[in-house]
Amino acid sequence: MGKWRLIIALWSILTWMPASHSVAQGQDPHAAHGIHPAEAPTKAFQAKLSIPKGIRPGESFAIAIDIQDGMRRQVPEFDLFQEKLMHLILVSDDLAYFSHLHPEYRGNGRFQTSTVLPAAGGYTLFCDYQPAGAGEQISVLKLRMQGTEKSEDAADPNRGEQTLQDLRVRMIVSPATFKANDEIAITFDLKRLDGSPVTGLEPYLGEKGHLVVIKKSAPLTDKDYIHAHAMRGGPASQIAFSTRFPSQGLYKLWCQFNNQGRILTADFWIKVER
Ligand SMILES: [Cu+2]
Repeated sequence: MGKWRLIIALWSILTWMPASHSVAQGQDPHAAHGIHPAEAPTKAFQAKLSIPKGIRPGESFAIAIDIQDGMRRQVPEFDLFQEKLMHLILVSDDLAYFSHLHPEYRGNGRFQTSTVLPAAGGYTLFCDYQPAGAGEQISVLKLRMQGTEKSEDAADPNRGEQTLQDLRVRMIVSPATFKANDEIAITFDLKRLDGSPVTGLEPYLGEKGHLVVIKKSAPLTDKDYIHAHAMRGGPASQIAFSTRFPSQGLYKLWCQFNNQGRILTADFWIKVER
């Protein structure tokens, strides 16, 4: 057992190496959806991840994320956006698993939360935050859960409908045929199982809905991440987004909304052919 523990410890050290990216390279990951104004390049920020050794599937563990500036100093202050100081999107590298967390700010650049991951394998964390006055930053972190990995979930870009509890969610892409970088509208139409339109959606983080889009890539980087906010207005039973896909490939979309106090997440795949 001692040898096994040593192997796990070594592996953990090797696989915890945070891969930090920022938008400072002149690549604004949010330029893709055209909602935020393009921000001037800012100094580089980075995130560092701390998790306990020996995390296991199905068991809760603590996550600490430290945000540092280009001089490796802890960032003391953050701006609130969409009602939170940090939005943390945690996905399995095959994009089968998705979770959207809001780590608590503990001061001196440190955010904390806890989570449970379902299975062994690689995971990517997209930390979305705004150091005071510096604009939105995306830092990417990696972690690996040891154990027997399950086979990858198959992407199904032909599925345009999903049943979530007592709702049926249909994704409508307009125009139906488009290329990379075309501005397109993606609408999620919500109906009850009896076919009547859903009413009474409540705001989720200040908007009608949020859409996270991640391009299937290995490894996942900040350039694979797009976060769009719902457009205002429109029918009560529809949540619409305007976005662009920056290049050809397979994308997974998670639309989150608040149905009378329950946050629901509908997920779909889109294939961008060219
Ligand atoms: Cu969030």
